[in-house]
Amino acid sequence: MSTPPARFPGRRKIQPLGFGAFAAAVLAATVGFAGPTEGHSVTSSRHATAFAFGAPGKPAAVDRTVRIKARDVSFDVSSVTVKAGETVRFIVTNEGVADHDFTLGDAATQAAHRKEMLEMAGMDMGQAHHDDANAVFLKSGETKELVWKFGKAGQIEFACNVPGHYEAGMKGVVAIQ
Ligand SMILES: [Cu+2]
Repeated sequence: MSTPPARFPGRRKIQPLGFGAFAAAVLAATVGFAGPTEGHSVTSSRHATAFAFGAPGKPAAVDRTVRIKARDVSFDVSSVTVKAGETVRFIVTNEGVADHDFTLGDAATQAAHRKEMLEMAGMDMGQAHHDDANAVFLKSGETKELVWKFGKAGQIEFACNVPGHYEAGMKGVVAIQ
């Protein structure tokens, strides 16, 4: 990736050119990365996007922002209270070293997601995992947003469904009032 300055003997702006080449290489890598994940758009299309506890919200309609930190192996908050019909932007940061995810769901939805994560456990998570409508997958250091419009009143969970994490207590309660 580093371009020998000798390749541009007549040019003085070696550094900008070098940076441009670097940016192009990063772009190429990003485009290349789209390949293996492409198949998952097919997989995710069969996933539900609307649930009794809500549906993806519109960023323009956000009522409130809630920040949550994922650590090894817990979240920094144990409960969040929201109103039925409220649109909340969750900003989740993975401050841990391990991969984590943040999934909103009732018990059945969380269990289904855990099963899916377990089936993918043998694959490279970074390439294999996609973000479902109600979940974001975070590698170490990543921050992602999930905008959710909550449905009817009830109690659901937010949880990390990376194998073993939910069982270790990486979960919390979302009370919809
Ligand atoms: Cu986790």
